[in-house]
Amino acid sequence: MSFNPATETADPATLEGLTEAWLPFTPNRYFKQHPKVVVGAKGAYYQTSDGRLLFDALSGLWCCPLGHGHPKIAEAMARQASTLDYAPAFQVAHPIALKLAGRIAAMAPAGLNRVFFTNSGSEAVDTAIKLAIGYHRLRGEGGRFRIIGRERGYHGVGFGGISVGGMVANRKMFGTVMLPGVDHLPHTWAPQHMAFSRGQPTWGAHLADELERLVALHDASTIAAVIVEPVQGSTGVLVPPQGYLQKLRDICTRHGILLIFDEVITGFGRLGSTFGAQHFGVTPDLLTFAKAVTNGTVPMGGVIASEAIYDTYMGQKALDYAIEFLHGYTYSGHPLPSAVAHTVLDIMQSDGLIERAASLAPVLEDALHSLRGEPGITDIRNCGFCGAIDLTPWDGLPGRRAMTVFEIAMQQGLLVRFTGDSIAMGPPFISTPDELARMVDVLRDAVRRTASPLSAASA
Ligand code: PXG
Ligand code: PLP
Repeated sequence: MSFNPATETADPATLEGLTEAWLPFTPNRYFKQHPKVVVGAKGAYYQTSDGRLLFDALSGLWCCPLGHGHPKIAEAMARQASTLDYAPAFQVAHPIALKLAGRIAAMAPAGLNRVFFTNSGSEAVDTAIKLAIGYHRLRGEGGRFRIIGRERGYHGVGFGGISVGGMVANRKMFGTVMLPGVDHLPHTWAPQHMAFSRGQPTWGAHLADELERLVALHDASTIAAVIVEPVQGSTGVLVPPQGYLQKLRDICTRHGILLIFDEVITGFGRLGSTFGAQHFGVTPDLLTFAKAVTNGTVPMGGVIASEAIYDTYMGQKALDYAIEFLHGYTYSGHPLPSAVAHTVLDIMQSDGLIERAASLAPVLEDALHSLRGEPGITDIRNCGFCGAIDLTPWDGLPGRRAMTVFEIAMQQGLLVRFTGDSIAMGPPFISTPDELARMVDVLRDAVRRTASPLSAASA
């Protein structure tokens, strides 16, 4: 049986331009030999050009929790495009983005209530880093320039994001030109202490004390901020140990260091709470979001800042008509994503979808952990409505086993996401328990079939 599920019967017209395209975070040479194409999407499923359906196990790239093709979203887009298609982002505002800022502030933890819009998570991260450094400078502490990230963190692909990020493959080529002065906390994944934990591991809160070590090394007076994802999404759903985030918060507060939560994946319901901050009961000073805010349909991201940070910018000694923060994007607060975001939040609220994610979380947990004991599964993690499994790699072929699981799953009507030999799942909030059970059944079969190496041409 060939591996090439999406192209075996693909309409060649769907591959026009394949030669010219340079695809992001994709092995282009391999992909062009084995292209995978989807042509439509509805609800929790993608459609291939031969009409087959693929269950969308990662909600796109974590960004489509409401599923696809929602008529109210399409309607909001069309309405906005014909009412106000663009408004200059600088020196002019429009009511849709203003109202959205108020609405997002109201959903955020108390004290986080000033919203700056960007177009992506990467831009949100760069914005948050600049806000943190500028905040200290305005307070006369310009020596605080260091940003502390974390191993295995993913904060997008801007120079700020790769500097504080902790994925060596994304960093090594640009090591010479990254932000200066950055350091990293250790990640919290320690399989010998926490493999197969359900939810938050009980071991590992002490790893937050590594921040004290970095403070002792660099001195707090040089450190502007710590940035972490509450749950590390991209590197395989690494769940924070119980008490860890609170400890980071306490150490930051004690040393006047800002805490940034990068909630590009965890924001807007993924953990069964509006934000990870609320889920874990820990409030950062800056919070980044993107992805789910528009259900992935049009790009939007942003930063929610504390009132104290905003007030510091507004209180600087300058002419009262001077720009306080020299930063922004042509499309910051664009009318189209702003209108879509209102509709997405309306649907989340009226359909109780964050509550639904919370109620599906234990269903997903049980389903995923039923894979324990299958051949070569070395860890299973879950938190809120997401989870991941780790596979023993095939000898000398890192990542190839997970890629094969991905390809077999695709043949069986399931689209999962793999990085290295991990497979991550964050299904749409509209999923049913039956769909989750089927997702795990397909995965189980693929894991069994890849217990020993298969050639790329057979499964
Ligand atoms: N921060 C975090 C925590 C993210 O997860 C970004 C920043 C960057 O966002 P943009 O919008 O610039 O891509 C992300 C993005 C995956 C996957 O498979 C994760 C992301 C993107 C694509 C794939 O886990 N996270
Ligand atoms: N490059 C050039 C030449 C520009 O004029 C601009 C914006 O005006 C940018 C980059 C930044 O684009 P954006 O605001 O979409 O991030």
